[in-house]
Amino acid sequence: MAYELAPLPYDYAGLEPFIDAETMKLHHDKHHQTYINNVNAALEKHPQLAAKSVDDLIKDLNAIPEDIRTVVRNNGGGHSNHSAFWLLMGKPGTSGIGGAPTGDIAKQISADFGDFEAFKKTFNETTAKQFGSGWGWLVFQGGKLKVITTPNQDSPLSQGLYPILGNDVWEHAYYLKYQNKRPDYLAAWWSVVNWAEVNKRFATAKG
Ligand code: MN3
Repeated sequence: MAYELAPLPYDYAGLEPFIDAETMKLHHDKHHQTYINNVNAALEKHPQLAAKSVDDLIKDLNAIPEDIRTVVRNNGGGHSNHSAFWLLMGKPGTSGIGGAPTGDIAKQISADFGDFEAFKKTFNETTAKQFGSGWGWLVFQGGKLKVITTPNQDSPLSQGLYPILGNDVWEHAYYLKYQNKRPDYLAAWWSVVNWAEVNKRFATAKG
């Protein structure tokens, strides 16, 4: 079955004032939809793959036929990354959104980074340096949290890592409001992080 775009779990304006409604509308309705359209078109050539979830598809890119591998990597990756990204954010000022982390992830952040401020600094500085388009991620590897970046729409899943938290630093994610000031976007973004969803993904990452 072809992949479909799920509606956002909040209004386009739901992340204001940190992420503006116009950016959310374009990002979700146009950019994410385009990734879905492209991966669906590629899978029409290999319908035996269509039953897989998009995450399963990009976990083993070597198993993807060569004629569609790059399209799946970029657009299947784009679909997977954005599907997680929308759920990792929520309406600022509501319970569990923004502010300090909660639950198991809070304890693990303290253990591995010292405190939340030090973790944010590491995440923001690492992600700010990603050259060109890409993502900043929090993953769990060898019993420790680690901040990594990937270029383009590459997913940590393709490296055998499960993304716990991720921020999109393609310019389409922030340019209308923040222009070239990626660090300002990164700093503001913590106000919309959904810690319940981060904890859910952390539990999955621990297996
Ligand atoms: Mn994006």
